[in-house]
Amino acid sequence: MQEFKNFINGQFVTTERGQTFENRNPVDNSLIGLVHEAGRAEVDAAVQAARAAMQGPWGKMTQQQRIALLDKVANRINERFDEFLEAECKDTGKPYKIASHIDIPRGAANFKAFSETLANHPTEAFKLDTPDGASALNYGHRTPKGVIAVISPWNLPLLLMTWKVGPALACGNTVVVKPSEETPATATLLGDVMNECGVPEGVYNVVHGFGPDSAGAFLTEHKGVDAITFTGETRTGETIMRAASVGLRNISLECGGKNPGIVFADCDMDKAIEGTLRSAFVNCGQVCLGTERVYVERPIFEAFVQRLKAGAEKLKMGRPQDADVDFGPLVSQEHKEKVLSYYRLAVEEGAQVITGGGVPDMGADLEAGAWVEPTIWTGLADDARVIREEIFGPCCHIRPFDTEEEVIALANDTDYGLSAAVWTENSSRASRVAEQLEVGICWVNSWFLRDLRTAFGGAKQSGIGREGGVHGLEFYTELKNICIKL
Ligand code: NAD
Ligand code: 6OD
Repeated sequence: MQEFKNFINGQFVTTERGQTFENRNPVDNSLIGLVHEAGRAEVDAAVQAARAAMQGPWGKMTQQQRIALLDKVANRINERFDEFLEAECKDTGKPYKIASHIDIPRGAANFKAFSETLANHPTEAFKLDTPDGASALNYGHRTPKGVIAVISPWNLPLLLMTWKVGPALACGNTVVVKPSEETPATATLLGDVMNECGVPEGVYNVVHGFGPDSAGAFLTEHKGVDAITFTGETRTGETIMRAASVGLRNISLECGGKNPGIVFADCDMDKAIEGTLRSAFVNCGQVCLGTERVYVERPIFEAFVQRLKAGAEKLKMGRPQDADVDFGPLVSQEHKEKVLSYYRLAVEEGAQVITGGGVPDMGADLEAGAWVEPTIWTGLADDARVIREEIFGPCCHIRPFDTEEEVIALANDTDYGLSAAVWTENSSRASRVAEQLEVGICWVNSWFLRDLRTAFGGAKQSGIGREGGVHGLEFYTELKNICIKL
């Protein structure tokens, strides 16, 4: 039986109250281990450790020394690749094939990418003529914000956590991480890596637990936290924003989406099918950038529906370790119930089920797992709840459209604004449409193709702020102007 302890001030610690909760494998609902739930005392200890570390060796390091240390962390994750891979796949049920290409390599790369940006990005400088006939030199100087609370979700646990921890540490901050209660393993393992690499104690801390009345709320409400970066549901983002308003702490919110895919008749059909299959079904549909609303130009609508159906029906489900498996279970029984409730609602709202819609027969061994079928619908009204609410499962609805203006209006008719994918071989149309979509990121003829130097974040209810490349500097540092009278 594994134990997942909090990581505070360089030590793995249990909780004062001895409170634990279960961590289960969604593949077959077997027990992986017990997680030590942090109470107010542990969260306070973690924040105090992080504050103290700002004054210790970490706070005195040069940028180059910090970058060298983070480089070591990235390399060590890669050296311990198999352990991270096993831990991530046990917690989430996702296939090794996916986690070994996406989650773990990106989890390591997040410690390198930002360092390069930081090392090469200048601040501004102005020379000012002064009334006495002399002058003054103004220059920008960035300092770390301080203690950053990192609240992360379960769908890409290591990737999304290090996406924030990497830049936070590169900028000289310290962090207290609250990973999702569903996926405590890789954040805990990273504590061990930090110690192995000689990252000073208190720089990276992990507290385990839930949101309300638990570690999440205790951390975001803690007065010793200087800024909060969050990835998760929009409603949770609202709660965190309220907590951050006390003491006027800065926030970065990366929240939910109900992302459109737009397929024009002039697309390369093979690319559009392959890309939409990935954007709707990879990671069992649990990617915030995934496509849940597909709009297809009428002349190719029927052909597209039939080809996507054929592709979805070919996806191989099974245990994460099997090399040919492309599709795992949902993350938990609770999430399975939520997704299945939308499968039932779609039928009640009048959908035609093109494929899926239920629970697959996985055999006796896996029967207790959180399995659902990849599902495609057509025929829903634009105001159906299934069209308007984020499901976060392996499903999409396909609707025909006739004109560019119509599809732009349909795509934008949502409270969310995270991402979009446009499929067309006409580059003028591509940029015209992309510029009118109300989203933080728009892919053309691709999906989830990431350049870590670019801005990442959501429009509308999909988030506040941008991270990635130089944009992360705005959140992770305080920009000071220094004015020297010459
Ligand atoms: P969630 O909001 O339920 O939980 C996210 C984290 O917040 C967890 O660690 C949770 O314990 C914590 N939390 C919950 N309530 C809290 C509270 N009151 N105070 C402090 N912390 C609290 O989200 P989830 O179910 O883990 O993840 C799925 C959601 O995340 C989806 O909506 C998805 O779209 C979104 N997401 C967005 C992005 C993005 O980059 N925009 C990326 C991944 C996931
Ligand atoms: O690639 C990233 O940096 C990122 N933040 C991806 C988010 C995926 C959402 O599930």
